[in-house]
Amino acid sequence: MNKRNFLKTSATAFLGTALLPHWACNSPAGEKTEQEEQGAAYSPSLPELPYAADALMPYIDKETMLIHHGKHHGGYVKKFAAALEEAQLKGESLEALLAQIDGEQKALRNNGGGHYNHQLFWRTLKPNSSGEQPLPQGDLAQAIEGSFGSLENLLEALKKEALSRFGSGWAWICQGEDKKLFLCSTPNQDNPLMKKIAEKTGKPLFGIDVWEHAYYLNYQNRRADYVDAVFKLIHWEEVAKNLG
Ligand code: MN3
Repeated sequence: MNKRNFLKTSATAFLGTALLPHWACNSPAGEKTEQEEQGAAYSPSLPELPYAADALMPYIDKETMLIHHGKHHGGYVKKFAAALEEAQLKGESLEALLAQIDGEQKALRNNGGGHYNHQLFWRTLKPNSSGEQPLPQGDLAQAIEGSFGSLENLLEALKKEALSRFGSGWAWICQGEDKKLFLCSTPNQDNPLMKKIAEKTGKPLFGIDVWEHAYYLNYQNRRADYVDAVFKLIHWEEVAKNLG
């Protein structure tokens, strides 16, 4: 590395560390942290967005992404870490922790769910500047056809789930223990991994955030338009990685 690059890299590394709170230093979404690799207790951290904050435009605007990721998701991570500490709760993974939480453990439920749901959401969206996104392939395409008949049917039903969720929550594509796909929605920051809480449980493959904070700046009360926009951004290759 030449001197100029060295200085640039060092400055970026320094600024990156100096400007972020300690819980924001992290690995990209979906990757195991060093701690998890070593079998130690899971510790929450805010994953970086896998693309620039303005990369999902024109479907999702930059300001919404900055606030949604930095403030909302960042807040869930910080409060989840504090709630785990207070409850002295340990688990080897985020999924394992969510399965243990019950309905009365409100801080763990809301912030643990908030963290899981958002890291999945960022990871399963992909910039779409051309207006065309690669369609599901292979096992995922087969699973969609087997469970819903077609991708169009799946999206139409998912949109219904998203629009019929009253107030804040999420609409999900999940895989059940029988390996079949199903749809559901959950209130607030609940999700289908919460075995003691959710009505339908399974492995989330993709979830759409229907809290107003996810779309209000761009779409105001037009949730349906926002849902259509998110459908243009689904990263099906990444969704397929969630299949069990
Ligand atoms: Mn949100």
